[in-house]
Amino acid sequence: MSSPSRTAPEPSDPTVPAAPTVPIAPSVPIAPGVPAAPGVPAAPGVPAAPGVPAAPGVPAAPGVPAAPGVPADEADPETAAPETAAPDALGPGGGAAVGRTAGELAAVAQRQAAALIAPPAPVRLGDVVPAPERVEPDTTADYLLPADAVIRVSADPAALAVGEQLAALLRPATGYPLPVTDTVGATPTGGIALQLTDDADLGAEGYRLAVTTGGVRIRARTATGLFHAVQTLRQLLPPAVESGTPVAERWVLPGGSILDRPRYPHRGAMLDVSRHFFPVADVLRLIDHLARYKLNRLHLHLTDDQGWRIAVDSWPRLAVVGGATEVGGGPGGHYTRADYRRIVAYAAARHVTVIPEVDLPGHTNAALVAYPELAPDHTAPPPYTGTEVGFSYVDPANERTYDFVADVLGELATLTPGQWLHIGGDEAFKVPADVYARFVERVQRIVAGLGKTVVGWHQIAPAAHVDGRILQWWGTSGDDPVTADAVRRGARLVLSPGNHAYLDMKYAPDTPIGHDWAGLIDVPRAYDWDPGDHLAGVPAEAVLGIEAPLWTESVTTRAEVEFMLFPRLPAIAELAWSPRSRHDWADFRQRLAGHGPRWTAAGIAYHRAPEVPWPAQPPVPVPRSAPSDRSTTPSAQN
Ligand code: TNX
Repeated sequence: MSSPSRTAPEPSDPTVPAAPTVPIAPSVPIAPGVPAAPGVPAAPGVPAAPGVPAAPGVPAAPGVPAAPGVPADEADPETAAPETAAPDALGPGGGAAVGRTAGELAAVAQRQAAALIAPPAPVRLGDVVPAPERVEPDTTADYLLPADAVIRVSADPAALAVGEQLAALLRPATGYPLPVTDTVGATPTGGIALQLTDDADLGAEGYRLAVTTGGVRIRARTATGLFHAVQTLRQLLPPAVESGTPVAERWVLPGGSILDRPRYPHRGAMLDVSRHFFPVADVLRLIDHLARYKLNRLHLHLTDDQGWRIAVDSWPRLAVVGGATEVGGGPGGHYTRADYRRIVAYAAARHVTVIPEVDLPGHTNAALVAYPELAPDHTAPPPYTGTEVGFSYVDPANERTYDFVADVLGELATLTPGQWLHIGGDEAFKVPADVYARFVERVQRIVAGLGKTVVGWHQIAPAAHVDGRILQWWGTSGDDPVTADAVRRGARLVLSPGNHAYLDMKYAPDTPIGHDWAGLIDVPRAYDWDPGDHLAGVPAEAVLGIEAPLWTESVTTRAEVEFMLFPRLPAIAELAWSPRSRHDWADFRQRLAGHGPRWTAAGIAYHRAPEVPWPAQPPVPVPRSAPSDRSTTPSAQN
């Protein structure tokens, strides 16, 4: 068995030490222990000198009033940016400096330095991404998490696991012990309560969250609902909560209540691990990203022309030979069965289901390299390290092909507790349409025989319906009569419109990696479509949800994956989770902006999309997972 070709730090699994994180603004007092100059607001995160108001947009130190006219919870993140927060210009051209005393200049300099590391305004209850269904702020009910807070959870193993996850999320940055107990009473007792209830309104994934001055109470019908609520709670704390080491911060949660339920049951992302192989640690970290934004499906594109990435005991050469390279000629790699099980278990613990894909009958050059008997001419092609598509296929006329399919899908089914097996089906250009349809129908029956539900790219539409089948639509026009007809015959859809949801498309012409065949996808474009009426002739009820695929012909490292995901993945997540009534670009861009510092703290090198009013970012280097030989690396843009 080969091992992953690259190594990288583990993701932020509560059970695994976090990847190195970057301390962010609140942990960086500009003059530790030195009170601000008289009349000068204190640095963010630094208690103001007695009798001195806190900086605008910065919560006042206990007992100190907030800056006049700036309620702590209403400051606009845009006005916290250094350009506007520090209007006093110094130096050449800075007319305001003329005629000032040295003391005044020092004060201005200190204010400017503070603004440079300014955190965003305090988090408001409505700042959550994806937007909750209903938010009712109560600015009189903020809750300051005390150092001795206890997490109280219903006595249920799955709920307790969520309580432990919450504690593990909060302990590093707060430094608080946060013990978890299995007693949750009906009346608030301080701390954070996670309670299972039989409130039918909440469905399988919904939750209620209430913040009062006495504590936080979360209610859900399921551990999954509690888990989603924990992700919301995490976002309600200051961005420094993402720090891997203790930070001096006031851990205030904004008061009020939230009712939240998902719009769609299927909310996913796909990672292509074939074109470039990504080690297990990268996949686990991706699962963390999904969970953060309440996405619940991880589709792994495990096989393609350039590499076969999953060990199959009955056909061992698939992974060992077929997985030995990748686009550009690198060493590739594959997941052992143990690796794959680890990914599945890590995902399950985060309420994410893995959907494995074996792409058939096309996109199979790597399989043919390993087993030439499956090729129409029984001849092994050379390993493929380019990026063309549509040239390869396993022979539909050969019975051995169906043994191969049954063995591979059979092993994958035993490794995959989730309900779905994805059979690909895209771009088999060299297989005649009728032969292709019969092949797909046979493979669909194999999947059904394994007790799983079949998923395929929308090219499988012409094949006969099989119970439960799901088409993943990746068109770009919104008009696809063949897919609409398959829906009339019973298929349901997951939408991945290439021109809105394809995360391998460039953001802008100068994006250093990615494609543009489906157009450029900036953040507004990722956000501005409605899955409910996207495809003509398809009723809203036929749409199970949406998925954002990341193809990796040009994406080679974890940092590059994250650069393409952030900030578009949260836009897709909001379309998948939030009710349409909450869809509002102007509001979304403001809420999204507040996540930049969180990503920085978590070591995510995101694309600072110009459409989003990001708060100032401290000039710290962002760690990269692996060295890249590219001259234009994404993180260079940040
Ligand atoms: C189309 S979308 C493909 C992939 C490529 C992708 C690049 C689909 C089902 N097939 O094979 O990687 O375009 O954007």
